[in-house]
Amino acid sequence: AFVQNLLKHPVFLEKKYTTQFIDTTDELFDFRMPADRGSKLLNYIGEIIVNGHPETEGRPKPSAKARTPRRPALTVKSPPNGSKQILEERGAPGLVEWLCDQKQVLMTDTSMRDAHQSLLATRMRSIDMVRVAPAYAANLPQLFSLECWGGATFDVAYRFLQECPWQRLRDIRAAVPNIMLQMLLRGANGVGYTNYPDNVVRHFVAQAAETGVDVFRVFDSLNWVENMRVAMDAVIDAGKVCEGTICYTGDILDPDRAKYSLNYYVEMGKALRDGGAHILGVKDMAGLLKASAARPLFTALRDEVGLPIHFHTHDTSGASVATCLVAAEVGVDIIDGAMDALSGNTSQPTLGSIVAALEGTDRATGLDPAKIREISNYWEAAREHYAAFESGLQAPSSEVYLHEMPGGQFTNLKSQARSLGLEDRWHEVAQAYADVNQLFGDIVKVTPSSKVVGDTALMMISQGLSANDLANPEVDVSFPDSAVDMMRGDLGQPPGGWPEAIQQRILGDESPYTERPGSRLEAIDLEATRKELSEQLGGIDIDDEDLNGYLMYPKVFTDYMQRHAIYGPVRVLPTNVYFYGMNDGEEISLDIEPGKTLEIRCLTTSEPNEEGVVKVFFEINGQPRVVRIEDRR
Ligand code: BTN
Ligand code: 3PY
Ligand code: ZN
Repeated sequence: AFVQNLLKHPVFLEKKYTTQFIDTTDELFDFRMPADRGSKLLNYIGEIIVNGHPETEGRPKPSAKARTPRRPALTVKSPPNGSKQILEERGAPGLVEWLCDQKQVLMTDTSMRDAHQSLLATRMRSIDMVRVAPAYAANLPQLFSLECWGGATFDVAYRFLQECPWQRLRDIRAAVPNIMLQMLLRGANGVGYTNYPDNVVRHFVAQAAETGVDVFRVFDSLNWVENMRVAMDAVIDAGKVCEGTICYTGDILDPDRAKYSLNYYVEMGKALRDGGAHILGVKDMAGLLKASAARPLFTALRDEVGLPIHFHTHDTSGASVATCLVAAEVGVDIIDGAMDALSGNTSQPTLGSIVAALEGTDRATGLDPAKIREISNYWEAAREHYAAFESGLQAPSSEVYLHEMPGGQFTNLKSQARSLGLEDRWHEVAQAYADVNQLFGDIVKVTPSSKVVGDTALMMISQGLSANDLANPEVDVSFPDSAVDMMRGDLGQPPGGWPEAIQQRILGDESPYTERPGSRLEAIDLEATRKELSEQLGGIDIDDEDLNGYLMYPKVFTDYMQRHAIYGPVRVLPTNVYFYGMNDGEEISLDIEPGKTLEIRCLTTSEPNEEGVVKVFFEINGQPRVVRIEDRR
């Protein structure tokens, strides 16, 4: 780019230059598209130094004392065999046999997916995960799985972190050869917010299996088993573990919530078993399952469904460890926890505390508490750099039994409320959320149905509408698009169907349908799409991972690719640099690929010139470099 700029410069063309021409002609350094990865990264760092990162603007800053996370020492040279080897040697049915023979409670660690989705708005960067991954493999090989992929992480990686979610999975896989990797899959909604054509769902599952996912927790946001089959079959066809999942809502002990009764869950469990699930997932996404209800629920599921059970909950109420202990007592096979420093509140219950509570019982986990503490200490320091994404939630709260918001939505909805200026009216939002749920007929609230309820609740509060107004045909209400889509049938059918009055009111002249949405969506021509995408991006090769990213999120993916062309592989930057740039005199060392390191030193930043352009001076591997950044602040 520099040579291009020089050769095209009028002064150069007219041969009127002196030896100082290069030093004094700033525009020669005006590279719209820097060539190599190092220059692109300098461009990125310069951009952040001058203009800041849009995602952290106006948010609390990490303390000046925020620490660099220390990687725990590895207790063994090469990771011992674990669940992954059992799956590879014996297949999914063999893994289930093995599972049923285990006396101890097996644990899944959710730190790399749900924990930061629920505490830090999903903003954890791959580098912070990949650096600690070898410690899991070496020091905690007894873990059943690491939940490290899927859910909201897919979209957020491209959209807000400027990194490729597939690369994250590949890197964690390489670092953890012995523990199964687990993902959260929203059934026909893939890792998106709407139903996709069947062949897109199949293609996505096959690719996730290929790149490194072993256990797929498949759910449907309305608990409609019919809508889970395509995804479940694809997992089974890939030879991976299909965790067919019930989303728990309501309260089986509350006679007023008879819709979600013990019998309802048992019947759903049987349908999942008959659909080929290897494991029965119980996903208590809001943390509503009380200890008192856990005993009858798990006992019935165990006796009447007969599959091994994997329990997932959130600690929003502060009471979830109690529920986990009852689950352990009544024979639940696998329980999810988050490493201590990323646990509690809207996240998973505290893994180290569950392990401690089971110690000395016949269901002790076999995990080493000292190794858990070391990994937790790593996360504690890593978390300090994400201060901008903390929710401000100070304490657990029984209010969750009122609003029933999923832990993974809570922080996101709160930040949506903040951006609408409604943060100090949060408790009204919570009440509205509960009211909208009743208006929609008391539904399962989990992505994407939870987003519809959240969108509608925010609309209610921001427009000053009451629940009665929403139901009253005399009041003019313009419902969010997501509510119209859901009432039309685009997310599938809830148990008992949609309440007709509100459905008609929201749909107006449109008519709803009750078939499986995927059965109405035409298959996508994958090769034609690959070709179009390649052309759109200037002829580059599009591999299957990229194609799947595009199929889930077309615009998010192409925006990511365009930024990637300008800023390069920003995933290699340490998190403080990624969000806040560098200080004068600061030096960093980047592992840009195996065996290739970049040493970057930030020297100084100029004042803006008359055109508002700032020069940022760096050294990269000892070579001086200047980047010129338009000051937009
Ligand atoms: C721009 O907004 O185009 C330039 C500002 C810097 C953008 C960086 S790229 C990674 C990160 N993700 C974003 O959406 N913005 C920042
Ligand atoms: C997701 O789908 O992202 C969830 O975490 C649902 O609980
Ligand atoms: Zn969850």
